Amino acid sequence: MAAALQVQREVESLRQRLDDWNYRYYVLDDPSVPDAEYDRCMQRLRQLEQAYPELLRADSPSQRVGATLLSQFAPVTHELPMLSLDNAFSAQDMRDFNRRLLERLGMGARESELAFACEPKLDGIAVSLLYRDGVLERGATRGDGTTGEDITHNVRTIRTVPLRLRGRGYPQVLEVRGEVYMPRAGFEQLNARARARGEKTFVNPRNAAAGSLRQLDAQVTARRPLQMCCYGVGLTAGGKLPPRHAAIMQCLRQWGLRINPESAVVNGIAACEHYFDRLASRRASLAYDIDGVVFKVNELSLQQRLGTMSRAPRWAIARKFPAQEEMTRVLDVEFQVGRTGAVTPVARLEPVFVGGVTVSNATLHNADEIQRLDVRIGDTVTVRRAGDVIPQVVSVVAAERPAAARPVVFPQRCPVCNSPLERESQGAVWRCLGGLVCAAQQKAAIRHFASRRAMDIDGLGDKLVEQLVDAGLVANVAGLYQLQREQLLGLERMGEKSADNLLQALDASRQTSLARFIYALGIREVGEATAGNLARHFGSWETLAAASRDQLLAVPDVGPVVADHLLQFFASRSSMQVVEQLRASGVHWPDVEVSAPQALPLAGQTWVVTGTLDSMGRSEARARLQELGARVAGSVSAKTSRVVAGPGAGGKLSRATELGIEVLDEAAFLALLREQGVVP
Ligand code: 9MJ
Repeated sequence: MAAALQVQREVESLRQRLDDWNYRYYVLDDPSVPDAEYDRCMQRLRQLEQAYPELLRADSPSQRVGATLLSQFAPVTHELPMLSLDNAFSAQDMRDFNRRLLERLGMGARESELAFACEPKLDGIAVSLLYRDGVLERGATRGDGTTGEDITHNVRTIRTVPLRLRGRGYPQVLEVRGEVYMPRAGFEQLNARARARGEKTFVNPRNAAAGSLRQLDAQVTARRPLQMCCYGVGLTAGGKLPPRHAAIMQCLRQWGLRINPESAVVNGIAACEHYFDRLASRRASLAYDIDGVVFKVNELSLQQRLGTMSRAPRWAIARKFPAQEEMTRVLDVEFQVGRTGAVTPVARLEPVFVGGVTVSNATLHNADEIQRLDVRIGDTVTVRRAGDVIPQVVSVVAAERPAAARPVVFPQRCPVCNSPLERESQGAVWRCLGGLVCAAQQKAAIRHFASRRAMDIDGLGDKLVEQLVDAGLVANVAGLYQLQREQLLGLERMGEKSADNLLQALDASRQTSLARFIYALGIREVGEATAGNLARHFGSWETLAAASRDQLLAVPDVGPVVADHLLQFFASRSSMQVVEQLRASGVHWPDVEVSAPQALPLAGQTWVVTGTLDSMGRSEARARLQELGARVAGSVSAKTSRVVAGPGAGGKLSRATELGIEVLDEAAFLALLREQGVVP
């Protein structure tokens, strides 16, 4: 009896929590806990309700299909309900799913394996598009599955939603279903802009997509980097579709709708696991967030025989990845000083497994962000790690704040060198004014100088840089070339062999290229591509250092901000002294031939390389293009001639598509290089 009472209490507490979270999520657009926590509670509630059916009630959050409706948009009734998906969290769950399918279909386990369509599970907003005679008539959200909201005005602004279908053969009435989502790069840019303006940021790309679709003003939606990807068909009339899911998807593609290029058809549940593992390993390199893989029985006749349950079809399942957001506690907040003096608050966390790794630090960005989040030491927070993005604190779970939580105090002086801090005129960043006297900036500048893409000094790792600066042996990059063997041997854990190797690596680095040297100096906003462009444009250091603002602005990829940073560098006596010392200690490079531009096949063109390529790194791809006379820029603009895009390309690819710029995949790019004889 006592046990039953305890179960009842747990069920009530779960319902209460889930109702609160639903309200925050759907009504206030302000989620309070990570999805993983929500899913765990919902899963637990369902388990208990299944084990104790007498506790089941119609108003339990487990009995609701989807979202609460807001009243701003006209309601839309889905004639065929938009179902959700059952979840699988393990290989065992998948085998159970397969067994249930075979049982229902009356097939023995040893009979032929079922064919499954496998699709990445996009983490966005489910949307229905209704085409009549090939013309987009209506766009609607899923809502609670039966009734959604009319968002036609907003979906019409999404460039991947065709307003009219292409080709022929589509049914007279065709309802297409899919996910509207925001690629990660676009999300980061949107938030960076909001942060710079001191506005509210979005917690994650899915939330940003939801918020963008919920705009009453379609012009706001139009400015948001939304995409739509289709994964199913709802109502159809006046036409026939093929009898298999994957074939229908190909039809949609021919009619101008986007489907996911990662989709595949496999036979049997073992192959599903293989697909899942492969996609999981590539998850971070995709341009958008996915939270799992959807497996669907490919034959429509079998789908029909399997039928649906109240919330979800029996013929499909979503196998989930480990969560990208989890809850943990803030143990402390520390302040890091970067290469340019920017002071970044970093939360030290109780270690938590999120996005596939254990995370114990997360960035808090800047002082405004601390204020916006109102994060305190001792708070329970949601931490997000998506792809290779630095883990971030995205929100505070206010209900969990302990009485002893301490506010975070942003320092007034540099925590490393005690110099005063200055706030940038536009922006939220505080910078240490210590410059070269600040040990944190010294260390970061030396690490950058020594890095592989810069001077490539083998063996000069972070620990050693730390030791050299702390021991007072090196204060700036020029000091590296003055190091003596005896000084090195005086350092802890430095043997003769390591000391000799380091001196040799330093010696080897003296011979470099102008582009590497410019990049290695760490001038603000001057990345590798810009450094290469500067080197090719000016040909020598002297010409570059003497360039006027207008001359700098003539270089591709150099705008007013970069030009000003360059001019500031050339005007700084201490910076120019370091350059002189470096050259005096033997750092040298051949002058670059400012090639007769017409002679080369890609002369006058500006290219951008994005995503990953199998056959070479991005920097090699850039170098090959430069050999052919192209300028290579770091960002896509109206001036871009062509873009090379591999898997994982994000914002740059979408921007190129938006601007109608020609995009080459790796095969086309290699063909071009071969044609020009720069690769065999
Ligand atoms: C997502 N979210 O990517 C479905 N989904 O199919 C895919 N969702 C789905 N399929 C039936 N790829 C209901 C939902």
